Amino acid sequence: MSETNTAAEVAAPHRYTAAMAADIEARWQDFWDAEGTYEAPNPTGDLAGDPALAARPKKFIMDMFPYPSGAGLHVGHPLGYIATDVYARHQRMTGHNVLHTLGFDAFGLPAEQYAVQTGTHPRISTEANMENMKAQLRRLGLGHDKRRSFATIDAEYYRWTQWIFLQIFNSWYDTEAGRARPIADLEAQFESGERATPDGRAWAALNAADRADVLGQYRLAYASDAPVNWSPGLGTVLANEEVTADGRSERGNFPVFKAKLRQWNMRITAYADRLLDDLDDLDWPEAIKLQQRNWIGRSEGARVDFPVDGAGDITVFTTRQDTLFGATYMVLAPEHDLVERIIPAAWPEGAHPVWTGGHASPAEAVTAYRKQAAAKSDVERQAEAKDKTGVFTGAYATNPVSGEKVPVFIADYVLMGYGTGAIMAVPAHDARDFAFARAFELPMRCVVEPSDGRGTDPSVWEDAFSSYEAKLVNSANDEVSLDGLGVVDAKARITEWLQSRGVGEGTVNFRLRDWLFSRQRYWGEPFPIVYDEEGIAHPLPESMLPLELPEVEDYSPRTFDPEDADTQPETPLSRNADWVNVTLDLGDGPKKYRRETNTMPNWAGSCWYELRYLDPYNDRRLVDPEVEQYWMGPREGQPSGGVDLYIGGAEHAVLHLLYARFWSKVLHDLGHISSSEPFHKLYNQGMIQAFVYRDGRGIAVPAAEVEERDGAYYHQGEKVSRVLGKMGKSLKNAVTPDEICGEYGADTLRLYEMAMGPLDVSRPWDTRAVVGQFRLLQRLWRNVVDEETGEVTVVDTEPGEDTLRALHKAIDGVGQDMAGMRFNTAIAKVTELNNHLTKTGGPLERSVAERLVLLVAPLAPHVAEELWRRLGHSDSVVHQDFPVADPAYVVDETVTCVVQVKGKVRARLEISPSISDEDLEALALADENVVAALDGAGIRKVIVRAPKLVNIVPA
Ligand code: ANZ
Repeated sequence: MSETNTAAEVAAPHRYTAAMAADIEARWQDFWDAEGTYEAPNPTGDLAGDPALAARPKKFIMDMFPYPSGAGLHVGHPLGYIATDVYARHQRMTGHNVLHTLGFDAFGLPAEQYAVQTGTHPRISTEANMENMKAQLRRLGLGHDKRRSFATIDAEYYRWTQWIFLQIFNSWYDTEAGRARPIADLEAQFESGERATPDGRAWAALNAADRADVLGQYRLAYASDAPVNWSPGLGTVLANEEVTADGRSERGNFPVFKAKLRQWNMRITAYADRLLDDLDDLDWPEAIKLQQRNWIGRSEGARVDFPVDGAGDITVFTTRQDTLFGATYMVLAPEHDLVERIIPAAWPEGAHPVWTGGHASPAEAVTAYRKQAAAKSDVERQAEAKDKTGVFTGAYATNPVSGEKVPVFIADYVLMGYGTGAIMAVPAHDARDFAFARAFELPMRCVVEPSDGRGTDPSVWEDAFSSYEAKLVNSANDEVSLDGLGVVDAKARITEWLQSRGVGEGTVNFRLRDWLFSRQRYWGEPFPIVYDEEGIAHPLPESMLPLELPEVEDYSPRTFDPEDADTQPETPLSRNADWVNVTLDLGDGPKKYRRETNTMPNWAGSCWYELRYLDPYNDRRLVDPEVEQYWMGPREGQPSGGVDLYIGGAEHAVLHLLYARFWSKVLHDLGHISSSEPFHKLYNQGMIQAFVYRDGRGIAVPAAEVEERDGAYYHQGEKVSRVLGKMGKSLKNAVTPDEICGEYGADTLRLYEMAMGPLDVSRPWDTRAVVGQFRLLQRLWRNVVDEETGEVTVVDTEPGEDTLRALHKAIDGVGQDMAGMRFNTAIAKVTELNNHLTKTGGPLERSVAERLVLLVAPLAPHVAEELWRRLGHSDSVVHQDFPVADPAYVVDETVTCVVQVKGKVRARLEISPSISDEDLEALALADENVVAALDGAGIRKVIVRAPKLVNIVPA
């Protein structure tokens, strides 16, 4: 119990105490559940017969749904949930049909790891965690439509995740039409000859495997042999983010190799342009838009072909085609397919010993170097500061503008996954090429004239000269000269020349890669894919969905010798032979098939969950089109449609938000939804931080046990240091919402979290400050209820001018703050009003008390509901109209306006100094003295000089 529960409370039996809050909150939570208070009607169902309801504007308000972690919630987690709840409640009270609910993103690695350790099925631990979190969330009084909640692990949900996978699998991107289309349309084009097959053979001449191959090159979900991070020690592939800078697994510190494994991918790159362009229509924080733009990384440049004798062309991607005359060597990514084809049997005569690395032959050098490169992560390979390594391939290529023979190297600073995996190196003007050229004693040529006085001889430079402002030099052949041109013009000129000679073309390159979609995990959605005896992938028919996760004996991936890169992962699902090997009739009679045994990545379930909220029980289609159109469809100011407000942490800038946008666009293209963006407005809440106290050894000590003395901090007598950090179990500073609810009640917690500061700013938690909001509620209570008798004290008289001013100013300010999500200042205004009313003394007028309660209702819904009931209302406060301010009382100062009729003063009006001419004219004409003076005469003219004078000339 807190210090506020003193002996005085015994004497005041109806004071607002923690015990009373607990009673009020539990009662109203039960009531809301029983009444379905927060159930949002749909236009086809509940709304269909209710035109008034159907005419309401809608608001679809969402939080990023949580992963049900075993640790439960600390007070930092609900910050966003409370904010969306306050906002949703205010929107409900201002005439909107509000959809607000919360589900669970429940597939995930922690439950699987727990299963590996304890043998508990992930579903069991996940469901227990969800129950715990639901109880924690329920206590906060969040106004969620619980009918619409679900978890991504529900088979009725992932059935549709699998269904969407099939839609994506069964479609291709028609670049001419600029949208996805059914794969059957493409097949028809091949069949009719309208579109040529990649190798030119007739479609009829291709066998089933060839056709599957061709279509696989177009499908938006396709299997390919992609180089991935393979950790035999862990038995699984890893995302780039899970690999450390020295190329080892974050977990377990095992070596990680680049291995080519057959994996599913999503062709998100087909949407790169639209994902970029459509950002313009979204109401998102600029910082997040920028991160998406950078992640997509559009670069304009050129592809240029460098012929290699007898081995075809090496095509490079460059953004600086203007520097072509300065390309003095080339580099292929070590994994590049061309490497095998270009290496000669022996070193060419005179090959520099630094280039050959002392190896006996190019083949030997390449093999050794590839091994070394495979052990590094892309991040590490790209690091600016590191020494450049590489080896000569023994081959030379021809620079197409200068005709010069330039040596071809492999080096790990060129990545296979970007551009063409090959570069022309311009050491004079590119920092990495410069470092490499210095290390390998390669020639450099200056082709962009330095503007810093260093001269044009790169052999004496200390670094590369790079500028877009300078002029080209040393850049001419018999047909084209760039000398004297600026970079932009030089680029245009050389691109034109390359194109005319058929040795290159201007292109756009994206940093964005296709999305690797397979995981060697158990706890994820199974793929609705089977393979026939030829290894051809077949989609399961819709009637076979959901394909449920089978039971397995062992959830862990198999581990291998950590150093053996040649092993292959063994997925947990593959161990269930009965499930894997099946006889199915896919329309052409029963046949034997083998199931795909990878599972989908964690992101899949969160790619479309907003749609399921709309129509959670639909088992016939993804979402009813009318329902989707109503809640998410495009409308004025939201040309792509989408959720009206989506709140979550800024850490989801790219992956989740990009993947969800991609799925929306595919579903939109295929005609399943009218919206083409999932989230119209995005808002990032700040973090709740907490002090971390550490002892002399740097070990965190329990924050709750730390005492403060004269500005220093002590734990068990020992002085400890204090820094602001994250809140969490490991830092021993976590505070749970349950603790605060127990000590003060949920309404106090809600107020405190909203009052801490602007929502988008991080703020330190301070348990000692929570009581301030508790006291606000006590004063509010005392203003309406007699603490001794429990009787409502309001009177039915009209309030005085002073109170009216305070009230309407608060109504005006709080309403605007809530609409603008400035909940901290809204609370400050409620506090000010409440203090004013306390000071005025005496019983509150009913009209004031009621409006005060309505103002507080979005923030502290339980106490508001209780007071509303006690004030004599039988319907819930949740659906009342939010009070509207009377502008006459809102203005701080008024000025006196003189109204003349025929030159004689007939009235004096107290009005706002900022009143408009029209409003002033209307006020003047409505004044009873003016009406009397006019005495029914018409009006010839009204001269308005706001705010001081109105002159009325009667007809
Ligand atoms: C010649 C050149 C000269 C370049 C110069 C730059 C400066 P962005 O802007 O990020 O798209 N590059 C191309 N493919 C690469 C790969 N697979 N791995 C590593 N580097 C690669 O960068 C494009 C530039 O990055 C390209 O332009 C190429 O180097 C390099 F003064 O070509 B440039």
